[in-house]
Amino acid sequence: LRYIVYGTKGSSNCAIECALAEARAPYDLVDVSLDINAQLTDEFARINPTRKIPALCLLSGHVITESAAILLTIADRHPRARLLPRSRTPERAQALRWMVFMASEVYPAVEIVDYPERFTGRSGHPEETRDLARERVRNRFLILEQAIAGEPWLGPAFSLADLYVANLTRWSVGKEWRAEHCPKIERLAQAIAERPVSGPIWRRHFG
Ligand SMILES: N[C@@H](CCC(=O)N[C@@H](CS)C(=O)NCC(=O)O)C(=O)O
Repeated sequence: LRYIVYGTKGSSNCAIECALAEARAPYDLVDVSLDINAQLTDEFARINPTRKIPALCLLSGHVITESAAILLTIADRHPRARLLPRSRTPERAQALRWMVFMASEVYPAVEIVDYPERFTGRSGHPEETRDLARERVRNRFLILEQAIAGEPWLGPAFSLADLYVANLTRWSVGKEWRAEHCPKIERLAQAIAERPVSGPIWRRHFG
């Protein structure tokens, strides 16, 4: 039995693939190309009614969606992989905090950067809306940058939160801006690119 990951190159299924690989859990990848809006088809809406990637089909055949929930479910099902800090520790709380921060404070603004016309309507100014959303994402990355306490990880040891924050910081703000303002985020992403198991997956998406 194998998991099925729905996603595409450069999307948040990268973190999901890395988590599965770190847990030594085999998976198949179904490409849902955003370039041709494959996520918007009625066929894909049966997998995720929001018509967004990623999605994960569990070994039971149940499909779950929402990138952060998918990652937490993988950690839950593969406890020996230690993808999260131990339960009831302050480190666990911080890892959950930053995962939810990315899912709720960052990901929705990324949609505005990518598809501003969805939010402006015909009378609005999509370019201005995009710029404002990009500023919001940059502000949130600066908050994250301040929070990175480990060297190079978010906390004292590698966890799912590192995979997730590194993945979501690849978008919206521009490489040059990131290099100038977010050295700790960039070191963290580089450390994932160098991990023996996650590294090749990361480089396939973002190399
Ligand atoms: N809340 C969702 C957001 C997923 C999301 O926005 N995915 C993007 C790709 S990174 C997408 O499918 N965009 C295509 C679209 O919105 O049409 C999650 O966390 O999984």
